[in-house]
Amino acid sequence: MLYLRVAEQELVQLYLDKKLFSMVHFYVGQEAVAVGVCDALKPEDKVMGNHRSHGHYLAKGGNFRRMVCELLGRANGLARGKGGSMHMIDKSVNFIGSTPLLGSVVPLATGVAFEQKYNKRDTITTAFFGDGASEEGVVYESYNLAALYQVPLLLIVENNLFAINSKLKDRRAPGHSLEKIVSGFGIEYRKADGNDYKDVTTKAKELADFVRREKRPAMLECITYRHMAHSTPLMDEKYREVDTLEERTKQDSIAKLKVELLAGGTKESELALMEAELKKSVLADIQFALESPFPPKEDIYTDMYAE
Ligand SMILES: Cc1ncc(C[n+]2csc(CCOP(=O)(O)OP(=O)(O)O)c2C)c(N)n1
Repeated sequence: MLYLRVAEQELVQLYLDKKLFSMVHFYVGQEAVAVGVCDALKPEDKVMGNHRSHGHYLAKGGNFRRMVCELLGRANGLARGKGGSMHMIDKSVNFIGSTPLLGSVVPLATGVAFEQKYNKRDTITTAFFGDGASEEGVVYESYNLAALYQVPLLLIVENNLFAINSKLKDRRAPGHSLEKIVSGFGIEYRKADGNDYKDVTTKAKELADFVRREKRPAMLECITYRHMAHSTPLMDEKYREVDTLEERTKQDSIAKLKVELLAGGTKESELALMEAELKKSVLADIQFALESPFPPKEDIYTDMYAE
């Protein structure tokens, strides 16, 4: 979790230094969800993400160096520098794609899970998406198909209370219940405290086991909070009128784990050393990416899906 945090903090700096131009959506504050869920999966299980997927990719065992190359548009990036932050793919760790078209991860992951069922594999597919994405029409159709075809799909909703700047109460009628909606489709549902690693990973493990065993879809809704602006660090954040940074920091999953570790006998200096080492490795990867070449001009039409 700390690795994800440190890595993104350095990417923020890169953005502020005007070295990173790719559209970026930072995951800071939501780390317990990605790590808690991916820790509950097997390496062979497949994961798909969305526009805010740096954390999902790294938690699935991704390679930060190749990720930052992608963000900087370099030839050795995850999508050969042509995708950027929102189009990451790395089959070597079974992170099989992130798509920024809101909600699209759900039908795509349903299809991937269908293949797993069809070919009688023992693996499952996990789709990460936000509370906003969960309101897209195609998502409801996919719930129905996933339940109808009984596919091994684990749906992870990261409810960070906002879709860009619109709040849940402005988008959902009173009494709206995701639990009732998905249960109505025949999908097993649980809710977790997305600021609590143990709660997330325990429930994710239960559901991953359920999906693998029963070959049926399940959903874990994680209530979480994004600490940074929706997208670039300089975005306007006036919509957060009732929230204070102090309140958010109190709920922070990494800060909570730190308190626990210190109470359990870990020394402050050990944690500081761990953070310094992570930062060193992250900075080395960023430097590598900055020195990497852009794709050659001749490659501009390769890998393009066009007639
Ligand atoms: C089909 C579609 N409509 C609109 C957008 C623009 N858009 C990008 S992110 C976003 C909000 C996403 O909210 P949520 O799913 O809750 O995820 P979060 O950003 O909070 O992680 C919107 C509307 C989009 N990418 N795709």
